[in-house]
Amino acid sequence: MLKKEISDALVMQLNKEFQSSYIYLGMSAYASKIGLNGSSSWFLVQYQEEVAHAMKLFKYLENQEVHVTLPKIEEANVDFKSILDTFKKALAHEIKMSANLNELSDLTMKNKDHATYNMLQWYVTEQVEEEATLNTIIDKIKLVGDDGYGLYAIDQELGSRTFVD
Ligand code: OFO
Repeated sequence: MLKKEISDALVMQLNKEFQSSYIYLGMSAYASKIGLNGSSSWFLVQYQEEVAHAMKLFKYLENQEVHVTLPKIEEANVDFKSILDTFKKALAHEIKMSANLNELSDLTMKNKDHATYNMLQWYVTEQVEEEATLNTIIDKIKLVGDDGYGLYAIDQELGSRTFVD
């Protein structure tokens, strides 16, 4: 049985994961609008990953017999300055998500909730990977700058990402 403070915090995190999926769907729509179909597809895979993150939490809460509530999801942005700006915003978002998950982890530690702490470590590791991936993409885009062919090549590469659950 989870403490209410913890189940409430997990429900908020569940909401944030769905919010993340929506944010990435907006980014996918923007990339598609400016003709970067590979980037659009990359963001769509990220959208799927975020839904999977949310569902993992949803299942955990159900297994713990928590009566889950589903707070509303905010509108997502579909307009950015450039593809570089889009990936930078994605990174800024993930840095915030990492901070949330660290706080959540601290809360479970403080409450000696080992099972939830353990479950959350998967997310903590995932965040490190997400930030690293976004940093690499940003560096590559910065390197080619406004070069049409360079950007085209990066976009092609991003388009090869597939969803792995
Ligand atoms: Fe769920 O990892 Fe990104 O936000």
